[in-house]
Amino acid sequence: MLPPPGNITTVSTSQQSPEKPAQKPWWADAVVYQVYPRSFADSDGDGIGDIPGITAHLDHLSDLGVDVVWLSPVYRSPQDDNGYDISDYRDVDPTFGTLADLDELIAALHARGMKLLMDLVVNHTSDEHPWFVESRSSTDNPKRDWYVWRDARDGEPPNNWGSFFSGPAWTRDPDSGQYYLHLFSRTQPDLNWENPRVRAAVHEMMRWWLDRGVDGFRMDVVNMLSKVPGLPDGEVAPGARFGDGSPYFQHGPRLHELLQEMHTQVFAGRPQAVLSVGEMPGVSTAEAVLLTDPARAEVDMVFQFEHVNLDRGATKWDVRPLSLPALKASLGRWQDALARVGWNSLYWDNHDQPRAVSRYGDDSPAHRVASAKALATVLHLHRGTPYVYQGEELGMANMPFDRIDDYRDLESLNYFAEATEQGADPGAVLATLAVASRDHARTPMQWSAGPQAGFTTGTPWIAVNPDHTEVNVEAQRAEPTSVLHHYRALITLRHTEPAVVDGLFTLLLPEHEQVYAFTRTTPTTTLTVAANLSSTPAHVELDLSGELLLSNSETAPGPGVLRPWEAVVVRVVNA
Ligand code: ISL
Repeated sequence: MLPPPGNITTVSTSQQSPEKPAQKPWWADAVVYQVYPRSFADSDGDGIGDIPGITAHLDHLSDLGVDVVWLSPVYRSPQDDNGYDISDYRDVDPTFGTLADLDELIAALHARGMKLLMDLVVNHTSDEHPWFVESRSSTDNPKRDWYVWRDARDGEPPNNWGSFFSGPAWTRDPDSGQYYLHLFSRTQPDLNWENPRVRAAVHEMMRWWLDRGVDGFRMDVVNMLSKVPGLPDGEVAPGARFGDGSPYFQHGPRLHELLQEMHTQVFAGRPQAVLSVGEMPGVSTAEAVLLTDPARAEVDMVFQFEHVNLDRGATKWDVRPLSLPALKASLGRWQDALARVGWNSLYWDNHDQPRAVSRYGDDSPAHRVASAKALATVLHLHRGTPYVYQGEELGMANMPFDRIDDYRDLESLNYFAEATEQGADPGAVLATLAVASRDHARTPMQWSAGPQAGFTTGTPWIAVNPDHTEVNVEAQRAEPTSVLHHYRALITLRHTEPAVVDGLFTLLLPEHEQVYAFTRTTPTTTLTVAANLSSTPAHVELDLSGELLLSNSETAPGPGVLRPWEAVVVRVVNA
């Protein structure tokens, strides 16, 4: 076990273990930890993380105090999109181990009181999935209608949609001359959710996993299942090659119906309490209220993208500076919208996002630790369920990639190829990838200062960040003021202070350019959270008197000023 948190990052032990109202779902005060299996821990020296590697490192997760592990896909897959292209939903890819290894992981998690949230990718399959192999075999194959096939339009694709991973969203099958839809890569054909047989097959597979002991699903791009009939052309932005089909494939006309059906067929009446999380690019607050209203029985919470798009323009490659007032307004609006009905997911990082400490913090030696802690404090004190992405609890930073050959992600590689083919300067494209590539999140977990950060005894599939000699689990376990101990303290605080779970959120100082501040109030308690999210001192008029529950600084804040990246949580108990 870790030693108790040091006296710098502290959690007051008064008022612990309150009785929770019976009607609250089990996940209301939970913290989720995301494991990207390829990059977590390699047990067999092939350079790729695997399931036995995860099982061998569960002490790290239970010491951190997390309640749920979200496992990115380990299903059988050609690994074109690192497992988000599934060729067998009921088997484990040999890269990651066996079904028996997964059963062992589930049992080991349950033995430690943790739950397993499986990733579920059912908007599309791999093009090597037997369903698609059959579907493409002929126009009259019974599985033809399991995918979205259309005739060419004047010798061109059926509509003008672009795919998320560059190029058109359609690929022509030379045998039939028809095109199939793929919102992502050409190896990820979209399933046809209009077909009841597709739905029944997916539901049956989901029940099979729940029967096997998994505790729920994080459902990949699940708001894209229902497409507007006719698949109309999207609007073409100035300078763009393709139309934006998102109004026609996100939140389509049957989305709520499909999710309700899934709930009835899969989640309702289970012996175990299950969790369903919908990943939903482009979801609005109004949609999220409907989607997460328990009375409607759709999903328990959604991943929304508004806050991670604020420093991007029309595409994710159009990198812009972030305005702190805009970030606060966005997250604050989500807090308000889901205050009475529904529930928020809270995240800075995941396997698709660059590292938060590099993006929203300051990863220079002077500020990396404090800024990682400040960002964590702000996020974890919001109302909702916080998600910690592997390595975030160490303050892992973006990777100093400098050549295109360093990258592995098909999204980054496709973008580089497409942009340079169209005449962009390769140096400029590399500079964009250095900020926005998904590979920053995917470098190996840093366990120690040793060779390959203790991730593998072999050659890792993607390079280890050279900062692992400083930033690693072993060093941070031994250092009470580390980022790791701060995360642990935040998770303890959520488990022990009811106002963190239930308190009403009120944003303070919305226009302040440096300070993120808010209160969380219950009838008995007011928590005030204040963080300077900048590398210079911030002058601020805030009453921070009360019991200092948590701070990332050695001394209490001075009057009227927060030091660079200083973050505090103060509690006042109402008389
Ligand atoms: O990462 C993105 C763009 O950089 C997002 O648009 C991302 O593609 C979108 O959030 C959907 O992500 C999910 O589905 C993809 C997969 O590549 C991602 O890893 C997954 O999280 C296709 O299955």
